[in-house]
Amino acid sequence: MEYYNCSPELLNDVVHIEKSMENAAEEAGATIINSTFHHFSPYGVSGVVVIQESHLAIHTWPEYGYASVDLFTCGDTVNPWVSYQMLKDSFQAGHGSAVELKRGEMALLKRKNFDVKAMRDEKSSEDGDPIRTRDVWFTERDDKIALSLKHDGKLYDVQSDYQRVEVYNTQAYGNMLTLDGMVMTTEKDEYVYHEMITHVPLLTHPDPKRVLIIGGGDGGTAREVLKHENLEEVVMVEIDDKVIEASKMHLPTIAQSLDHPKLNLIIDDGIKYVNDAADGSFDLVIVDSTDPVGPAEGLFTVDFYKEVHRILSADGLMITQSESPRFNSKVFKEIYQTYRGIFGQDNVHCYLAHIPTYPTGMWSFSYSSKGSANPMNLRPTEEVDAFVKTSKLRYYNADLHKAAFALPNFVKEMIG
Ligand code: SPD
Repeated sequence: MEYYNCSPELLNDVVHIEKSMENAAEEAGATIINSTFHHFSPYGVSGVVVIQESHLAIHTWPEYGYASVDLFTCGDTVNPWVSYQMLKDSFQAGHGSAVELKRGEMALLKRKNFDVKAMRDEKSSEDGDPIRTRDVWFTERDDKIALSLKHDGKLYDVQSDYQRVEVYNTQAYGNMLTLDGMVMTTEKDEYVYHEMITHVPLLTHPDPKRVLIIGGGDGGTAREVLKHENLEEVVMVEIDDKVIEASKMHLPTIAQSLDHPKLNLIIDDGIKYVNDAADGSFDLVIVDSTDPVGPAEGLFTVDFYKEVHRILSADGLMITQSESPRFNSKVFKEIYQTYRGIFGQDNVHCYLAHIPTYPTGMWSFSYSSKGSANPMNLRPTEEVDAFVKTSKLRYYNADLHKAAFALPNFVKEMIG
């Protein structure tokens, strides 16, 4: 079966494709045993529904509004034409076509005798019916590598003015926020990123009082920043209110501080906010951005970092997520070159953390200091230990702080 002029959005929605294929199988009279579906980032879905009578397989090309489906059945209990029509409606296809092919020439088939008992499927349930299983995957795919997470469905899916905002219910990492098909944060491993992007600067700046967060709409960075009770002002500027909506609805443990009375949450363009801010107005600027594609592109430019430098106070710090040295090597090198040109060769440091749901699992952060703050001047160990304990931190501690700045040789070579 082939379908043309379909809705690109529907063809790129793995949950919709899975449901459509399963409905098409059931309505045609088939008994479903298993289904496995993958979404490829940025677009395309592949999947198979295994039925007692054989299988249905699909691949979609949303960018062409095209899908091709194979439906293979045996016996005459399944009516494939029912499936054909259902899928045509379900994909909102402008045009469809199908070819029915008879396979298996009776004259050439000879029946063999074998021991039926020995061949019985051990996975069948006691009453003999097949056990139905499900296998649906989200895949963040690059040209050369991919990261897949099995999920039970999508909880949120909105195309905002800036990007596609989705939340999946993953089996291994809890609810997961993706933007334009890229993993932003998951309930199970978010603490690594959020503790490292916040406590490293806040426990080394001599006297932080005013903090600005650019991006960070899921709320994890704000939650950690607000654990530092001595702060006087915390401003967060997120461009996309849909990210905030999705996080409040489906990532409540991450978004828990978005309504905190001390947080001044502004929905606006972070670049514009920084350009308009007064000289020396923040002690710490955290850039909690997405990757340098789409709406975050402007957050990776020399002009933006120069403006951040301008609005930092004399001892001010800028912290950014600086991608993966293994995966985004070119961007990674450029980031450090750019920061050093603005903050000075010796004032820019890199530190690492292990984040399993980001490409390669090795993620980096940059620490750029305008004045005297230095990442090795950590507050006294007892003070840090007490903070770690009362704040119930799960990743960050004094030893890890120091160790995070110890870089593998290949990373040192990359940033000089
Ligand atoms: N490739 C993923 C990079 C994501 C960085 N930002 C994550 C936002 C978490 N608050």
